[in-house]
Amino acid sequence: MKLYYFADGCSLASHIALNEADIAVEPIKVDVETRQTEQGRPFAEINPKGYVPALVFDDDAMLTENIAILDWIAQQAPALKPADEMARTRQNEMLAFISTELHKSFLGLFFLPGEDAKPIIADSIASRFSYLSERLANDYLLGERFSVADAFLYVMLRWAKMSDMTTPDIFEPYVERIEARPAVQATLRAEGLA
Ligand SMILES: N[C@@H](CCC(=O)N[C@@H](CS)C(=O)NCC(=O)O)C(=O)O
Repeated sequence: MKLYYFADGCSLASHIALNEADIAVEPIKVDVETRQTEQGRPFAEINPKGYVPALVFDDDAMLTENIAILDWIAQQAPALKPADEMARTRQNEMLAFISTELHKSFLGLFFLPGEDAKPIIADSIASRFSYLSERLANDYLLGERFSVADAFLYVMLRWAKMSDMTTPDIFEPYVERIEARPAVQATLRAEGLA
């Protein structure tokens, strides 16, 4: 199985989840500027959507979209698998929130031309983090167990830090907890981010 990723991109969530699930994967870095793999292959030839993450199975079937990949990974590993159908639906609710309300907003903040809209986007991101901070009653977002939603939120918190954005204090021990996890440390090393 191969995972195509950008270092520190949203694909980091899928990469962490694969390592947490102990699924053997060959990570293949895609260069953000050239859009080529390390082997010099144009990434658009692999994923016509042109973006990461893309998970390619041994039979060459490809799965894209972080939410779908994270949901698939969570189904594979007892440690990540939601306890029942409703827990899986709640996890998908959280993944959709992170994807559409945080991830997409950050892309606007990073890549929209012009500065006019950026304070509005930043305010919206801050209010989404504030909502999530109130949901964080336990060690992890969906309870006492690490879930694929934590992998995704962790990447968004990295992006917040990268953007010099202040996030609620509760996220400081949360990030420390996540970064103490061996699978997270191994993934950061694999992407050259440790
Ligand atoms: N809808 C996709 C979006 C993924 C996405 O935005 N990936 C970014 C990196 S964080 C990317 O590869 N952007 C390159 C591009 O859109 O050309 C998902 O949720 O997985």
